[in-house]
Amino acid sequence: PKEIFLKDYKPTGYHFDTVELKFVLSEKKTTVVSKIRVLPRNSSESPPLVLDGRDVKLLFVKINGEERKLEEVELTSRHLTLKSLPVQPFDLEIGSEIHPETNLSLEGLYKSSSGMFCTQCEAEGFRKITFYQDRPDVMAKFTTRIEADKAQYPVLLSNGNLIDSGDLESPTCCGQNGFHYAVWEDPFKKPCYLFALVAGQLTSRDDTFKTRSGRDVQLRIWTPAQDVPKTEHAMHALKLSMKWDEDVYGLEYDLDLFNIVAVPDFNMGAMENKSLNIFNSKLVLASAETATDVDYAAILGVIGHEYFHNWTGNRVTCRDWFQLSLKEGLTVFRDQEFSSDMGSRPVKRIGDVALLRTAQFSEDAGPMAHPVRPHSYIKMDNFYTVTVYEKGAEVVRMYQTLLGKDGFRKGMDLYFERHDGQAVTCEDFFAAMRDANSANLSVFLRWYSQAGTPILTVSTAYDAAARSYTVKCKQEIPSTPGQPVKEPTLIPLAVGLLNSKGEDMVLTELLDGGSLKSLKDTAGGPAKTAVLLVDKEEQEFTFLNLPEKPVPSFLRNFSAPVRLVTPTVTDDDLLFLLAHDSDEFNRWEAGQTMGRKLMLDLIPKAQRNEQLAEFVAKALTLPGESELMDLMEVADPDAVHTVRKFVIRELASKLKQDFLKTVTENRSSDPHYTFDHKNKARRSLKNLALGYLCSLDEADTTELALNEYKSATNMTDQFAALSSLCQNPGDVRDEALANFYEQWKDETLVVNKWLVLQSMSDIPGNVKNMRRLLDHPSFDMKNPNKVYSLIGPFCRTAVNFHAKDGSGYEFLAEVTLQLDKMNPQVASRMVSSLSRWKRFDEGRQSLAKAQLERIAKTDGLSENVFEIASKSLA
Ligand code: B3K
Ligand code: ZN
Repeated sequence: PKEIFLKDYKPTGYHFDTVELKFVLSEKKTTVVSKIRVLPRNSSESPPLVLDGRDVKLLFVKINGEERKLEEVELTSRHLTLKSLPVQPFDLEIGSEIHPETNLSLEGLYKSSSGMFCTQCEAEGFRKITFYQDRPDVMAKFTTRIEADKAQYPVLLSNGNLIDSGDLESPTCCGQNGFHYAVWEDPFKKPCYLFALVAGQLTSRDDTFKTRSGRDVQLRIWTPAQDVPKTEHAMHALKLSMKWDEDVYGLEYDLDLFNIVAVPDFNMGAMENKSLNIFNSKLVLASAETATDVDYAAILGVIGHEYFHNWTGNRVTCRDWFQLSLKEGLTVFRDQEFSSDMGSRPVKRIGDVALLRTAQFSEDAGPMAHPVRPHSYIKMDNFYTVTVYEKGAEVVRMYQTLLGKDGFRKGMDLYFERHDGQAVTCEDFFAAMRDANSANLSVFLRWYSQAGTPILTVSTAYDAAARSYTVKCKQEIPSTPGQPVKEPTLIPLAVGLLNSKGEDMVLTELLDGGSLKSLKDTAGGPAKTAVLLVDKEEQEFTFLNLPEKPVPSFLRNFSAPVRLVTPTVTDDDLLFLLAHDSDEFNRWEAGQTMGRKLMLDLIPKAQRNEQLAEFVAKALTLPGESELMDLMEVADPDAVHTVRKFVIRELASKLKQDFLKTVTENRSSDPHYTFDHKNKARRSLKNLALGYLCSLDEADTTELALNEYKSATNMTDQFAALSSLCQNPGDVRDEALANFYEQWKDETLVVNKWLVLQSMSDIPGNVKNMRRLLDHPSFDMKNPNKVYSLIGPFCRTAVNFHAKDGSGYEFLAEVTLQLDKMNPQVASRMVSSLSRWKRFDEGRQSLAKAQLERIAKTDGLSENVFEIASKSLA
């Protein structure tokens, strides 16, 4: 396999100006004819034109209407190379043939299990449709003609506007009757990764949105007819997104039609194809009975995300795939802000930071660690990572923290002014932010080029006589593969200082005030949060005029993606912050820090099989198992699990009466489901309490949960009760699971939750059940949602995946190898679970390593899985 490097980037020798595609879709084979207007970059020479193509059969090539003999072109399994081309603009016509029915990789054009044709081209799937310069800096205007059997595929969709459609009088292909056609024209030039085509039996929910300049946009969400009632929330989310982007960024939708299609088989969440977003059904369909609060929130966020891509990704796109975070980091940041504005800001922030910490910090500490802008890849699909997305979003958020909301908006405006219609780089974004604010941020660029989570150690000293408070910062970025030595980066450290009453002290002055964003709040009043600009390895900041020794609140709102270490912050300080901090994120964080500390302290005892001391914590949701394992020298899954379970039970037994009261008081009197902050908060508190209670496995708590299960009027409550019951092995659990399956067996998305629940079980010995479930009628290896439901959660369990006998690792290797033959993208996501094997004890290391080696040496392995397996072993 070939590794591709950022430093090797070269522009193409040919531009593509317009592309006319013609598809004749049919059961046996699909033919694709493309007619491209090609503009040579240089009129004095004609370099070879190298087109990408995979699993495509070449039928013919014509240059300016003249057929080239196929013996004269160079054709390999990856490329079609054309030589001796005109130096003037010319027409290139290519005929080709593909087989969507046998395409199980779900990239390129494929046939979904629901019977419809659909496409997925990002990152490099267009080359599975036809020969093309498949890279994002080749931007062209596309016209797409689709012909297909009218009865089987009544709806034909592509990007842009429908400019023609009708029945075919004389069939153009294979002598078939009953064909019809549609012609779509997209007026905006775009890279081929944004191309989309859908054909099938679909029905739409229709609505309209009036833009702020007064244009009416048609909105259509397409699903099989029976699912249309479940698209109401998605449509609502779409309209909210359109309005939000106008209000917050002044960005208006640019076409008269916006389509969303839901498909049951999709490798990831959704795809932002120009004006034809394609979504995993899971992120479109919702009803109170079948979807939880978490599902509703995810739909809102992802509908927003894909819609926001229209500007950040589509109008301004990436020069090359190394720049992926240019569109993804920025768009994730935008969807986070959108969801915050639509719901609770601190709750959203806490969730996002928790994800960053568990998934991204772990990636950044393992063999797959890479910068937000990677330097190289074998398979681009492997770099749609939490680093590029979530850490990338943190990088964008830091611009806003550094420049302020208004400064950030100015930077965005300049970015669009300069780059609309272009394919650009992360430096271009950086330059727009810098220039719009005349800011000096140069060290900040290191966030794009250096992997690894910085460790920021902050210690303090108060000088009562001088009334000054010194904050001493030290930053250190750990080595990562290929990057042994790091340079300090620019870390915005948001700090608040609390007085003994728990109020924010006014921060008036800083000794030689240099490296500070401002000591004024946005309204020009005195500051209560200061943003210290930490850009050296070691640095001191001294606050002046402080009448008493403060309790410091560091890294407010998680102002930078770092691991914060605070040797001078005491447990009393943490309790004080938990009670008083005006920064809600840091109030939560104080509890988490205490939870982490206390559990880590208990781990040696658990490892020695000692009785665990009594413990009552303040925070209710404890840091997760993998977060704790990450903080240990040698991760011990069994001890971590024992301790966390113990702490949960301790809390539950100490607080049993409070939890019981919480459940009773937070039941809804209204059977009607409303997805709003108030009701969500109420449900999540009630269900959290129920979960704690059931950890006790007592007769009355089981009875209570059964009752909640039976009386639930929405999926959030029903599923939470079921999850609570499933903590404890036995008949009650088995019967509840059977009952749930019986009730919902015809609703795939609900059955997937049922799979998740069993897969994530921490009842020891679960591998046996996993094997049984692989053969269950509800499971299908070809469907990514099934794999993500059944296999993914299993790999996140401490006790079962990391079972001492290696059975979990072996199971995963088997599944990966089977899956790789069908869908390499999904297989490679699965194998990543093995990549951090070096964290564990020797026994587990050798078991996991053996499975990785077994995978790596398998014949015919995909590049996707090869890249992860080999890098994990390196
Ligand atoms: N841009 C797509 C992701 C495509 C993944 C390709 N392997 C979805 C998104 O981030 O919006
Ligand atoms: Zn995206």
